Amino acid sequence: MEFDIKNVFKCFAVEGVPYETVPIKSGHINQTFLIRSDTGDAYILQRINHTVFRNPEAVIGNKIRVAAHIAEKRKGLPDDKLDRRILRFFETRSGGHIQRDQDGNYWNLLNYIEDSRVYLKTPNAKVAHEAGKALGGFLRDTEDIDPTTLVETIPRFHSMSFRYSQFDEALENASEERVEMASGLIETAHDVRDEMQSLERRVAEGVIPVRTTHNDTKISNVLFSEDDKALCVIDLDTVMPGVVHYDFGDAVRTICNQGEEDEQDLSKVGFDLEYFEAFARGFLSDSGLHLSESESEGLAFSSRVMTFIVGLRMLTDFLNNDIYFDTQYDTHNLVRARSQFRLAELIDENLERMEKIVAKA
Ligand code: GN1
Ligand code: MG
Repeated sequence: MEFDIKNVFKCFAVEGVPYETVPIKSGHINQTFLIRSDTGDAYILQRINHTVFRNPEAVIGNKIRVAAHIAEKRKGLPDDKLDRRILRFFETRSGGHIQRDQDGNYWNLLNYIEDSRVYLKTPNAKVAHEAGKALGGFLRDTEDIDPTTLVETIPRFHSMSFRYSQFDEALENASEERVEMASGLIETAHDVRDEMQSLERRVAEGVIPVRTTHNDTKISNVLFSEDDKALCVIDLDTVMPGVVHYDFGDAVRTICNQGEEDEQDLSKVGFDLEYFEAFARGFLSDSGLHLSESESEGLAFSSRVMTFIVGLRMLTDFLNNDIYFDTQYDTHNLVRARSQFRLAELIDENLERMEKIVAKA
């Protein structure tokens, strides 16, 4: 493994010999490695899962476009940490930004941002606020990228009706044993089917403007400095056309959850309203992002929808015998789905208060 990775690294047009490769395990889809080279530089080498991303070239194309656009915007701003706030993709020695390996895998290389850290769970309200500023800032920085010029690399990624059709199909083909184990969650999924599709209906009516969105705004996709300032939004794999609700809601899913995404003990899954307030203030007030009226509407509710859709995808994957998300144990996807559904319920209970907070922000 190590040998292969170093060989792939050598195909990129950067100086130096790698002396350390460390797997970074937080993602569920792609494989990621931190590489330190003897020049003192550090890199992120990433293998794009091409069963999930059917068109890896387009994925890299989107990422480079968006990263370069953000870098261009930041250039003029006074900031001594500039190179720690942007992502740079390196070319291969034979040209282009993708290196294939002997097994046909697709690799890309980018800068590693030193002295940075990520959180899987929000440690305090200040971090929630900073994450809000960074993720709202991402939408502000990319609002002048015409979304129709980006490739929709995973079609219907956040489409609830599509996710339900995948769920229905999985349910039909699932083993009796798994259906039985997931019966409570399956029932919940049936119960909320119509309600969960209301955001999609508004999107289909064309009332919410389509913009360039990140589409995977979990807290671990925001890099922080050692003094907890948000530095940079990472993981541009799913930048595509979307609506603000996707990024707002998906961020709330991890930022305001007091438990882990795969929490086994449901009593530890909690919705933190204080973090929500701090996040919403960062995203909506302090990021410089301007939203139209139709974009501001339904933001609190989108938190429930986006939490639920991730849970539904995990439940579907459990029924499919775990073919999509990386799992560490047999019932991992079931555990994930259960905790996400629980969180979606808690968000529902907090909805009125959340709406007031959004209106104030
Ligand atoms: C996946 O691989 P990662 O952690 O970046 C998934 C997201 C989910 C997330 C749940 C391409 O993201 O949609 O929200 O897991 N990415 C893809 O943690 O399906
Ligand atoms: Mg991702």
